[in-house]
Amino acid sequence: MKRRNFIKNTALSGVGIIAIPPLAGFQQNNLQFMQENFPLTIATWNFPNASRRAGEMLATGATALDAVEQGVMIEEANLKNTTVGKGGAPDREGNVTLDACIMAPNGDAGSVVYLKNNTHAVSVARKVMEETPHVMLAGEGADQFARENGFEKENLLTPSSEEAYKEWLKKKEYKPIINIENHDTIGMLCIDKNGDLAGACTTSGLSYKMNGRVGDSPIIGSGLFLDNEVGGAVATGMGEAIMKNVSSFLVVELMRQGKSPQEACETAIKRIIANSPNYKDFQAAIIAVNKKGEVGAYCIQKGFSYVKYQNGTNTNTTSKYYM
Ligand code: SD4
Repeated sequence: MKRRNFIKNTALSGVGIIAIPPLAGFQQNNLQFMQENFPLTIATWNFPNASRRAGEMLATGATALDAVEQGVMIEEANLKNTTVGKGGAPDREGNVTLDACIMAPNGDAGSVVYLKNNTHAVSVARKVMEETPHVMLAGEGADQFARENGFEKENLLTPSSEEAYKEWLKKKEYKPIINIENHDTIGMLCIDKNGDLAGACTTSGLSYKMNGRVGDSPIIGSGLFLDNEVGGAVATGMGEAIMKNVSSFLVVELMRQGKSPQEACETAIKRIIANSPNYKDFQAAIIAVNKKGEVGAYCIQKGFSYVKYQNGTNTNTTSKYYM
């Protein structure tokens, strides 16, 4: 029983107002509910390997926090994914710079931005969360912290991303592409067998962005937010629009007020649309899960999907969209 409810029930029963429901019955219902619904993993886009990795870990009893970290690490290490981790497209000066964050069920959070020399930005973010008094480290400081914590320096620019960059230099056109080949930022939410929720979001950001640009993905409340009493949300797409509307926080607050994950995602994306005269030119998408394991997803443009791993099965679902 949640501490809050326990206190409420104990206090009221103490003055004889209500009877406490038999605890055994409550626990049994709760247990049955959790066994039927959890564990559960959802992730942006179609990243079956990442969601399977997290889902299989959860099935063997891993915590949501360990599973979400290991799940997104699959895409960080995937050299073919040009928007996450090693092999990510560089900025317009040729630097690959990563943004990532992670949140634990107790509300702790860690984040790194403009991380240049390590594939597993999410693991550096977790270290920030667990080993420092801070939430976010940037650039040189994040790099120094990574070295001090045993992350060896790596070169994140692969021959093929370098080749693509050289090709881009010929025209130097900055034009974020909507739904880049269905491979994009990975945002993931995991609920473990105890019903606890953790989340992570990791990206190399928009291809050929300005040097120093940071997007929504590592910003707690924008790219990712969760409250273990309510649910969680994670976003992908045009970071500038998502940041200006603090979209993940908004979705969680709407769920707190009683909206379903689907309703909350739709309201948050429509808020971006209402505030963005150029909304037809970019994608923004958000997925969410509540404490019952209900899932929602919504986006501006056709073409976004999310993957869910539950009861040993990965399902890729096309998201509803605005236009
Ligand atoms: C960013 N939101 O850096 C990320 C990129 C992304 O789909 O998700 N692209 O703005």
